[in-house]
Amino acid sequence: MEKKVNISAFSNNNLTAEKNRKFFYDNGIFTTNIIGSPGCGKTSILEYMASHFKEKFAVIVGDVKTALDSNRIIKAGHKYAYPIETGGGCHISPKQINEKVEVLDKNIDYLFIENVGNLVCPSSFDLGERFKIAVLSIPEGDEKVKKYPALFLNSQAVIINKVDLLKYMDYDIEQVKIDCKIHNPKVRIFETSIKTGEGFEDFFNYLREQRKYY
Ligand SMILES: Nc1nc2c(ncn2[C@@H]2O[C@H](COP(=O)(O)OP(=O)(O)OP(=O)(O)O)[C@@H](O)[C@H]2O)c(=O)[nH]1
Ligand SMILES: [Mg+2]
Repeated sequence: MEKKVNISAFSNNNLTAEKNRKFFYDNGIFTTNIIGSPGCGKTSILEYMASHFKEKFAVIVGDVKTALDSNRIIKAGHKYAYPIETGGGCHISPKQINEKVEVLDKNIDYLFIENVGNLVCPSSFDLGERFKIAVLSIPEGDEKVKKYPALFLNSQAVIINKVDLLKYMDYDIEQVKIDCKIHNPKVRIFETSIKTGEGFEDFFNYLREQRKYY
């Protein structure tokens, strides 16, 4: 009798994520999956890195529509920025990353994937990355960690961006840091601002440190 093997979409995704992970590992590419709400500053952080993070890296940027963000990163002076249009999808899939891997310059040490702006869906998809990095920002309000726990359970680092706006907002940053640590006691937290540049040297050193253990 013919046996049927059912491979769910979920396990297909996992297989593709493992393929991506092997590719990154074999080529020494330390890959992070950057996740946060629309407008929290993911592209701004990558634009800042284009001129300040002096390492060999590429960026893949996912958006529902347009290549506006990857164009911003190229305009900021970085030549390796690749767009993914999800066409309605609320997250990047491992297959979409796998397709980009084909054209990726392998002579890089880091790959940063900006996921679609969303605190829910991207957190449950493994793309083959080494780390997930969650991005929060001050104007979003200080209850996001409590309300969207999955992302913070799965992220090794959290960037709290737009700290230049703290003086204008009622945002309890100490409570947010406690909330992050409840979900992951080992999480590293960085307080950054694109306007002042604060927090980025620590973040860059953290990336370099982590790559050493890769
Ligand atoms: N004051 C302040 N504004 C910032 C900072 N970082 C980003 N912004 C502003 O926040 C807005 C949104 O930033 P983006 O970088 O486009 O946000 P994003 O997370 O990439 O958004 P999506 O790709 O739509 O999910 C822009 O107007 C930025 O100039 C910051 O540190 N401080
Ligand atoms: Mg963006």
